[in-house]
Amino acid sequence: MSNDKRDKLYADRHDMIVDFVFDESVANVFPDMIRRSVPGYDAIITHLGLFARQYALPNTRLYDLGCSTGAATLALRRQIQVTGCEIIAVDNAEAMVQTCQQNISHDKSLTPVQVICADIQDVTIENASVVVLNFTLQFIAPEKRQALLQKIYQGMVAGGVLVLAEKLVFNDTQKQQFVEDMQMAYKKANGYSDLEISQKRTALENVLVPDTMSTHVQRLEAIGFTQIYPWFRCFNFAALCAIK
Ligand code: GEK
Repeated sequence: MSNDKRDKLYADRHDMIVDFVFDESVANVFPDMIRRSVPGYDAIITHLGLFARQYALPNTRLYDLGCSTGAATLALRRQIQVTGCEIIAVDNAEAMVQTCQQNISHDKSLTPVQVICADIQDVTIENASVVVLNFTLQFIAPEKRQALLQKIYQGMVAGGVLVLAEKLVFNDTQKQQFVEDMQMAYKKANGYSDLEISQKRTALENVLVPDTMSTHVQRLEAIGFTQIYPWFRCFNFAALCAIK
């Protein structure tokens, strides 16, 4: 059984649902919240390590953009097989950065990690062999996503990999209904009540704006990535990798 603190943030009825923010109360329960909400999250985290194993090049950087409490950073760090690497973990929520820093200090792996509190849109990306955006791009304003990905592309070395995991939306209404129903079933099976699910959905409405799979692929192609491979899918959650 996990020792993570149980997410009860939306268990009681709120008079008014305000937009979701990544504050201290969220950081405190984040691992439990994301695991019980995102089908496939643990599998994706595990497989991120494989990308570090396969693509991290000596004397390069690995970036975890929107690192939250550091699950992806740790998965990368434990699988790097080459020397001279550095991991840069970035999040703009102070509470997340503090928890991430603590989690990393308890990990014994050797690769140095810099945890930075900043907007990922303002961070310079350079000499990157692995860049991870694990459920982060969906929180960036849609009109700013292309510029962010372009900057990442420019900061990557040839043969480097961008790994992108996102919630998806579907143009087909039946398909959309199916994946929403399945995510709802997933959350209920993990102990969330109807009230919790509906209040959280309202809080995220203007904050998490998903794209379709074809929008993701076309944007990555337009930027110049030559190989784009979707490698994981569970209902409305998917992960792709794009190689420079
Ligand atoms: C994981 N990757 O566990 N700049 C920096 N950070 C940001 C920005 C921004 N502009 N916008 C949002 N964030 C993690 C999970 S969670 C996904 C990522 C979720 C941060 C935000 O503070 C939060 O920590 C993270 O992106 C998104 O592998 O909550 O569904």
